[in-house]
Amino acid sequence: MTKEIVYIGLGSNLATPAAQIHTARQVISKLDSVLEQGFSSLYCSPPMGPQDQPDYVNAVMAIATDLPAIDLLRCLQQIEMDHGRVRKDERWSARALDLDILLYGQHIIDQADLIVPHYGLAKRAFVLYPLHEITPMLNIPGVGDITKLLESCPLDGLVRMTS
Ligand code: ROI
Repeated sequence: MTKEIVYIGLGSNLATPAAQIHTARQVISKLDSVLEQGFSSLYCSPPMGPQDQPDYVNAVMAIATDLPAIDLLRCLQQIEMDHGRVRKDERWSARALDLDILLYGQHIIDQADLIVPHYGLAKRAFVLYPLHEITPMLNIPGVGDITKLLESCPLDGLVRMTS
C-alpha cells in the first residue's frame, strides 16, 4: 500500500486534558507503520454542544501511514479506551480522549462507522485553526481550500495555548 498523509483531531476535557493529548501523541507516533509529520499547538476552547462540561483542549496531528483507514480507526479507538474513555449513550458528553480521523489523503470514505472527511471538520474552529497551522495550503476533498473555510469560521472562543 502507498503511504497516505492522514490528519487526526485530538480532544480532551477530562483528567488533565493537555497531558491526555501529549501521551496520545506519543502512543500514535509509536504505532507500527506510522510516522509523525506534524503536530499543531494545543488550543483551548469552550465546549461546543452541552455547556455543563469543562473547556476542551484540542490539537491536530499529521501522520504518514500505510495502515488502511479502518485499521487506523481501530487503533485510535483502542488508544481512547486505554486513556479511560467511557462511551456513553449521551451525545456530546465530556471525554478523557477523543481521536478522530479528519482526513485520509484525498480519499472520501463513507462507511457505517467511518466518514472522512470528518463531518464536523468544515465548521469547527477547534479543528480548522490547528489544521491550518500545520498545513496552510490544505485542500479538503469535496469541500475546498482550508483558507476559504477559515474566512467564514469565527474563533468561537478558541485560544492557542503557549505550551
Ligand atoms: N467542543 C470543543 N470545544 N472541542 C471538542 O473537541 C469537542 N468535542 C466534542 C463536542 C462534545 C462536540 N464538543 C467539543 O465531541
